[in-house]
Amino acid sequence: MAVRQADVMVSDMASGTAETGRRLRVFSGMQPSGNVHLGNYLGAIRNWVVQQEQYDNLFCIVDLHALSVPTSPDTLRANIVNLANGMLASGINPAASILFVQSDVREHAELCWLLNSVTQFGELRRMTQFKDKSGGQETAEAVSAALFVYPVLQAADIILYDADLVPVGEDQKQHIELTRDIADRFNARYGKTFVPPQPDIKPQGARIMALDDPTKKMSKSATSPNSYIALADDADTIRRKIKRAVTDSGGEVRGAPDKPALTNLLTIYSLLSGEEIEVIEERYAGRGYGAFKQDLGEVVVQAISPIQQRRAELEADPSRTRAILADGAERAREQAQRKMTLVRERVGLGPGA
Ligand code: ATP
Ligand code: LTN
Repeated sequence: MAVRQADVMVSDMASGTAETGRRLRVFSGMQPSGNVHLGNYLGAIRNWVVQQEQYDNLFCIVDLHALSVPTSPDTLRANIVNLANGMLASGINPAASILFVQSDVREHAELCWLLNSVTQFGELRRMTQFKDKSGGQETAEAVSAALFVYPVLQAADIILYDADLVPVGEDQKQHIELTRDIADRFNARYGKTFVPPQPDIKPQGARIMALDDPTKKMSKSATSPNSYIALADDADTIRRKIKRAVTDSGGEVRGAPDKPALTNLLTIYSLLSGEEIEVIEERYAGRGYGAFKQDLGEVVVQAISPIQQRRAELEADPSRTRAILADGAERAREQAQRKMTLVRERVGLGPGA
């Protein structure tokens, strides 16, 4: 594979500008596929919020992606509003970021189709998320074709807006690399059209693990609700889930490669309290898991309760969220339409220049 020249130097990320002097553009998405959990928050949303003043941002509720697995219309509609309220309650500021629903901007689906032509079957077959979600070969026969081309739609989402940076959790790295390959291939074939984006994956929190099994990532589609903490969980549920979280053998509160459960709990504690892991380890030295888990429960409750309060306010006035999404769609559509005029011309659709 050719050596890739990064389009955005990492040092530029701090200043928030590209070499050309324009502000860097951020795009990220989340599926309205269920309960937003602590992994989504620590791996993605919280980073979007912290960085949003520094960049030009688009945050997208990717409802077309959610249709890649069987979904009922009523559930999907409810999940879209819930996710919008969850993002706003977590601190996404519509004055600093465009928040919108993917299907409100038809250009995503159109670009996906055009990018299918420059994407190889073998590339998609190698995607680990597809392999994980399609199960073994037997079940893979029955999954939707949408699940297979899911990463192409994701690539369309990102490059439609010339995004430089894509802040995501670790599980999405392979999809962003494929996005770069697709953008590079389109550019090589049709002339420079797209910006190949960079993943923005933080060293901590990019892979929060399930509470009942620290070898698996915390996931919305998990069968047991005890495996995740939802941002909508009430305080007692949060305390109970943390209390029941599996721990490692031994009784020491210490993070280490052979202690995946404690490492995960310490990471959550550290990210939500702002304290270094070593400081936390020292505090609980010789005190055992009980005291640590009790305090961790409080740390999580403290972090989540203001989000819940804001969510309740948003839920009390549904017209406000609707207006924010309509405005976001309009602003996103304007950019997307401009880009698609160029793309159609490049591939030979339409009257030509
Ligand atoms: P599902 O488990 O149903 O696939 P999900 O929980 O992974 O869903 P997505 O909407 O696919 O949720 O992911 C939204 C964002 O949250 C992505 O940036 C993803 O990388 C991030 N993310 C998801 N799970 C975790 C996790 N356990 N730790 C850190 N980040 C995560
Ligand atoms: N595939 C992602 C969701 C997603 C996304 C995107 C993330 C769809 N489009 C564009 C970043 C940028 C997921 O499953 N987490």
